[in-house]
Amino acid sequence: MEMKFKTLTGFIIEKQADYPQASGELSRLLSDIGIAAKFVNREINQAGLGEVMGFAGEVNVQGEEQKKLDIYANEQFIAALKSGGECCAIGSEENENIIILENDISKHGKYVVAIDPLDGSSNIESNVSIGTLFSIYRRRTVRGPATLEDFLQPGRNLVASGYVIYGSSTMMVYTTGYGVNGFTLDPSVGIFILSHPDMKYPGTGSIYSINEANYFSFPEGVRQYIRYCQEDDLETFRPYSTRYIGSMVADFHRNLIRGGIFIYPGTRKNKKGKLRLIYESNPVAFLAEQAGGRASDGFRRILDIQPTTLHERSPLFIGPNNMVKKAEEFMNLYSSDFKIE
Ligand code: AHM
Ligand code: MG
Repeated sequence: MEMKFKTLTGFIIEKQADYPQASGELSRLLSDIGIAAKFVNREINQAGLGEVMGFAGEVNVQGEEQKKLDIYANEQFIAALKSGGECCAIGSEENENIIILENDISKHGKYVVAIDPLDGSSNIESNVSIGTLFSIYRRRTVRGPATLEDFLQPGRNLVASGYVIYGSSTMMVYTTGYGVNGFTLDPSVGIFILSHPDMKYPGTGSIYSINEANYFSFPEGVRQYIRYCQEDDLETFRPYSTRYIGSMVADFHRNLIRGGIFIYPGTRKNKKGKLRLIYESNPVAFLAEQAGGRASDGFRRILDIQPTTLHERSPLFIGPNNMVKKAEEFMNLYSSDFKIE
């Protein structure tokens, strides 16, 4: 029987065939991430039952203590990447230092993976969408165990990046630098199915997403841009609408589909904002550019920033090209207010 749909695994294999030089390792790595995502998805879907059924803090039938979901997600992704063997080290938001995989297969892996296993996890208890973010780099060092240097690469070196959104449906969206494709999990059969081929931002958008409560500590350029978003102008669909979930993956995903800018700027106290460059800003920046959009820190292209530490932060302005450019205009106009460095 001929399948009428494309599965994530089928799609990955088909794409690999387009590049005869590809050895299949990246394909396997992406599949492993998809598998770990299904386990995490299962746990998230039961999160609300924890209280009712007394899961949290208890010991389950296997004698394992029930874990907080962000720790559980971290362990699932690490386990999947470890057993896959294509990745020789992992950098995670949950771990201060990189995790070097030294078993016989992994130590020869060509790739290093940086992840935020459960982004927006403070939203779990209110049943709001959360996500997983991942960045895949080719390792830079040639010999011996991987080192931090393998992770300290600008985002333009990314081989692949993506996210999983655990929302009203669960999706995996990724790019290997040839467009962006989105797959929706069919929970009845446990398979990701291609539902959003070749995702692109709409030409323009009318949504802005920012935590406006910090208005008075934003740079003047951001404040002015917010006012611009609120002005009346029929031609440019203003005033825009504000939408802010507080889960970057969910905010980014909605804005990609509907057309909108997401901003997490620096503040007076935290000049580099909150989001982490290597495993939060870079993966979405790569996706945004592949979807015809733009990502910057207000002045510089995100993918050109050279990281110096694993967990370093960067302001993020991301969305359709014209919206981000407009916000950058305001940032440049008021650049003397406060600079990032
Ligand atoms: P987390 O990695 O601790 O979950 O924090 C990242 C999240 C993003 O998903 C979201 O955009 C941001 O924090 C929201 O922060 P704020 O509450 O300051 O608006
Ligand atoms: Mg996070």
